[in-house]
Amino acid sequence: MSERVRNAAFASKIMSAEDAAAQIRPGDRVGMSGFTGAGYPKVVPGALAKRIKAAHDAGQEFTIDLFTGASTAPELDGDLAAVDGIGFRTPYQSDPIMRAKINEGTIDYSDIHLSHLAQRVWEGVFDTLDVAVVEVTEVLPDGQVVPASSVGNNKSWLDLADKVILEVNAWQSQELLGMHDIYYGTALPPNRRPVMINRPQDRIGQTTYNVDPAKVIAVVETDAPDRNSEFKAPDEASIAIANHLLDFLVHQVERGRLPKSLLPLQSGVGNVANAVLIGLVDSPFEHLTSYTEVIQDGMVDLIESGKLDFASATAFSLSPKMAEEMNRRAAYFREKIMLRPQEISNHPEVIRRLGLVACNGMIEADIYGNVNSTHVSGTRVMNGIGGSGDFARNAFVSAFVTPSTAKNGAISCIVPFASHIDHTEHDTAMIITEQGLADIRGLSPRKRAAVIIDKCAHPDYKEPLREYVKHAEAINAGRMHTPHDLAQAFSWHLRLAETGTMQPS
Ligand code: 0RQ
Repeated sequence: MSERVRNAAFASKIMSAEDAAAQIRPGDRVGMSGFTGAGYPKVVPGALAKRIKAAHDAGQEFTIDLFTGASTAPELDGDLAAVDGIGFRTPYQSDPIMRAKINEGTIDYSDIHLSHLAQRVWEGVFDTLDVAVVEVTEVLPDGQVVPASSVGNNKSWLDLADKVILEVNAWQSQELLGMHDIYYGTALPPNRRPVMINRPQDRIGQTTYNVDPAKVIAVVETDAPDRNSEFKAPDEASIAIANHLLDFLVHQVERGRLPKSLLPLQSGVGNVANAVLIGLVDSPFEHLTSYTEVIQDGMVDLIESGKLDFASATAFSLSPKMAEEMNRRAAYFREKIMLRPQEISNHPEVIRRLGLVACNGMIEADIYGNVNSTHVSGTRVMNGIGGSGDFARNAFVSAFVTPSTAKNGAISCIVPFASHIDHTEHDTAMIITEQGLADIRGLSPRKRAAVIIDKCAHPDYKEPLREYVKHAEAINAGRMHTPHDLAQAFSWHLRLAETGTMQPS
């Protein structure tokens, strides 16, 4: 019997990726594993893409609807998008080929809070799920299945799909067994019960997935690494943003508003978020914990430095070097890290109870604190809202971060009116750029505008923003709670489209 498929019922289904992919039909709704480049199926999507291409070459229609945890990797989203194999995609992606097809309208994309998708699928909003394709580490002799480097929505896909295809990846460390917390207590209202996590290290579930062997139509053996990208060394802007946040946290501890160990940390994806974590290594804080969505390199560094006692997440998002290290020392790290389904890692109830310090990236914010995380110039989707909404609204302290300008200064990331709004002024507590930190909690719109422009806007854009506010305040004799000139509100984005820069001529 195979070394990693140690149960006869599962072992009898071992086959090639091509034979497995041959069982996925045109129009199927397919739930795949995968979360920021970790734990995605490595070979079945590619085999399916080849099959779809051959069907298209023969003049046949063939697309699938694709559900995942979050973004995946070029071998999944990229390959399937390149052959026009996806009709519908949810809840998050960050693949350049897929992004282009979504923006040109070839792929329907539903950008959903990551904590919401499992519930929506259980509810039947998307009809039934036909197939689950899930990467796992191992099938144990008793038929229990050991999760891999991401959990995402896998538990729901395995429960809900009519048919299951497992990819058993020998690259994943067998010592991951014990790192996961797979919760089987979710239910739809009115039968929901409290999710009893009172500390990030609280275990509420089991270490393995239950998989009905009668539903398993294929088991494919692989040995391939997760494909994650390298982090850039923090640049000047990221370091400045990290320092503003750290200064704020020190100040909050001094004022007695936060404990010395802070509150559990959540950090979004990207280089700025990673820089904040790196900055914490040399901070005065001790015994930190984290309740977050992905574990990046910076989080592992914090564990190694002795600063961070425990981290809960749904997936790894590690550089290739750190991923190898995690595999090599999984037995050590499983005492410090727990991976859970994303409906639990991002659960608003738990986030509100624990009271997190959250930090997420954004595309732009407006002078009143509305935040755009997803759409460039209000129209072209970048990635998606991901977990930012789950965390931002429910955290105790929540920051949105960005450099003050993009594209070499041609774009101001502080604008009169956000061209798309993912997080309203009511959800935003702090905005941080390399220029400074605006704490807008409890401020009226006019005060918010003043502090955001003063603290966060780039010097090139401060005066034009102040002029906009002055001009808006003069309209209708200033009788406005939130002053705007609606005819001018998007003039900066229009100027960018026409001239290639938001800079006034
Ligand atoms: O484009 O790569 O072509 O140069 O956007 O910008 O500054 O590198 O920032 O990597 O942190 O991404 C919001 C996209 C920021 C991300 C977003 C261009 C800029 C560059 C990237 P280039 P940066 P980041 C929970 C948290 C939503 C999901 C989320 C994101 C590219 O943070 O997807 O929060 N967030 N999840 O040039 C035009 C502007 C721009 C702009 C930046 N105003 N206009 N382009 N760019 N600002 C965790 C998870 O969900 C896993």
